[in-house]
Amino acid sequence: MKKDSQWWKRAVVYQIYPRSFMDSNGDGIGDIRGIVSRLGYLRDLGVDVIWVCPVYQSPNVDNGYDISDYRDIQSDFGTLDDMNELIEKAHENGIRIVMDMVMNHTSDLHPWFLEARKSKDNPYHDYYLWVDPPADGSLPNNWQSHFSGPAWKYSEECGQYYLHIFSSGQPDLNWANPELRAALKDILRFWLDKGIDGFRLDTINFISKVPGYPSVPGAKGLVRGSQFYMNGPKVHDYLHEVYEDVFSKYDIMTVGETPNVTPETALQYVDEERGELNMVFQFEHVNIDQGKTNKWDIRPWSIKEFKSIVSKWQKSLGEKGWNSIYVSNHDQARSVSRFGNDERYLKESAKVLCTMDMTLRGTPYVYQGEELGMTNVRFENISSYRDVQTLNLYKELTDAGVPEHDIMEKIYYRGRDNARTPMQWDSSENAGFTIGKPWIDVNPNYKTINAEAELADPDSVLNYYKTMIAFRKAHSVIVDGSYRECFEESDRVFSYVRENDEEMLFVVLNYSATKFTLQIPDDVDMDGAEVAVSNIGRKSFSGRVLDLRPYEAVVFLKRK
Ligand code: TEU
Ligand code: CA
Repeated sequence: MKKDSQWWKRAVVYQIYPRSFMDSNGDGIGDIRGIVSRLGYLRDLGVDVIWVCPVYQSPNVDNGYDISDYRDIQSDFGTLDDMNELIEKAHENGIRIVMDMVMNHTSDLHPWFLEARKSKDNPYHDYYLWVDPPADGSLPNNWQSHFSGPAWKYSEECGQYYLHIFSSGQPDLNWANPELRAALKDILRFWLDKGIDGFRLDTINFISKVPGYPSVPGAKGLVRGSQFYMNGPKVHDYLHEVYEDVFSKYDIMTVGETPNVTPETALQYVDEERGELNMVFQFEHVNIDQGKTNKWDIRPWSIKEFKSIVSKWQKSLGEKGWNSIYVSNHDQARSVSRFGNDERYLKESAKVLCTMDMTLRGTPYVYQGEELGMTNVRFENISSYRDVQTLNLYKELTDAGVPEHDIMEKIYYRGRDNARTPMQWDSSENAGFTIGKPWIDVNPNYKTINAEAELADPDSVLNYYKTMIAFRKAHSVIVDGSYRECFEESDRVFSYVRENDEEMLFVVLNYSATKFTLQIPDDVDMDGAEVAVSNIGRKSFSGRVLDLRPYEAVVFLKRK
């Protein structure tokens, strides 16, 4: 195998949330055989890689991000044989497969933790992070779990608190223990030896905690202690070790999920010379609407800010290191509802986002349903929601006396279940996702937004995705060209030039519901440039004055 062939720089990745993708047996839960049955759809879409969210054995406190057996598949999703078949059939269809690996924490039902909590001298005790109860009866520190409440839980059995950055069913692992690290590396090899093509590494920059677990100074009540567990003191040593011992031996791609990184700190993970990861997911642009405290503290934002963040990352990673390009995933609200306009300009704005993703420098990730323009959902009653983060928030804010309406508005705006309603395959009952009762309700708009209808409509969001994915592959300038932003001061249009020795692309994206006129800057060479892509059927263009329609996307191409 050719090492480090960097195929992932040219790839388009499609993210699958298995529980909501396709149910093959009518139990209402998406499964591995369901994915197999839709490989043709993915092949025709043109994606090169599927990233499959966790399918390992799990009690599902956090839908699989709480693993109780890394070497087995949870029965809701199928069997190891089904997984082997998925790997084989994906490869037959020319699609590589990346698994989601959760190694910052396990489930509290993982045999390691069941042992660990028994006593302080149990051999597995040190696989997790424990603290003696403070003498004054307080918590070990003021860190807040990402899923509400304290990040510590007392275990009666061994008489200590354990750390859980996420739910109490997700105890954090102690990466300082070399035995634990060896066990994790074995798990990685187990899957790589089955022929998978890489990993998405969940919360991988959380694995090294500042010793002593200091409280966040000056804080009232519980707060996120991010500075004490994200990008911690040993994180790069640990990742380099995993790279040396495991990743570097295979022709794979690795992408780390890393909230709270800057272009400078991200480069420490993805600089080829350091030997850690190929890419990371940074969160700056998707946290644009986040206030000081946490994701539920929502603040207004502007297109100008959004552009400047995207552009900053374009400029800093690319020559050294590499970007991952995304505007949605299973933890985020739907991109078209958030960054586009899911009412009057649903199709146009979904295509604007697609054009951006497919023309920026980096590896683009499409989240299931994004290619259909799937939108956020507003379920009337909290009982329709399933996400542990959402349900914990609801309880916390209800207990604090926040009015129901205000809580629901937060959930509508930013709740993770927005992204987790079933994939909309057709207009039949339950959107063709299941013949049973889906584990979470379908978005009522499936009658109009669905794959079957969109395949038949040449002007659909889905067909536009196909076109753009093919376009990206036909123009290496998108992978290796330089990046330069235009109209930086505009609060409506995002525009940039991509250029290499053969071609120049001039991308113009109207991120507003207004039409306006744009004077193309003198330093953009339009001589012989043609309209290569348009989301409104624009065929040709001449001169230097562009009349942009609302949410218009246009890409000009000049061959040199
Ligand atoms: O997410 C980590 C993470 O930090 C986010 O959940 C974040 O808290 C949220 O998006 C609010 O900004 C990963 C997985 O993607 C997520 O699904 C898991 O719940 C979480 O880790 C725990 O494994
Ligand atoms: Ca099923």
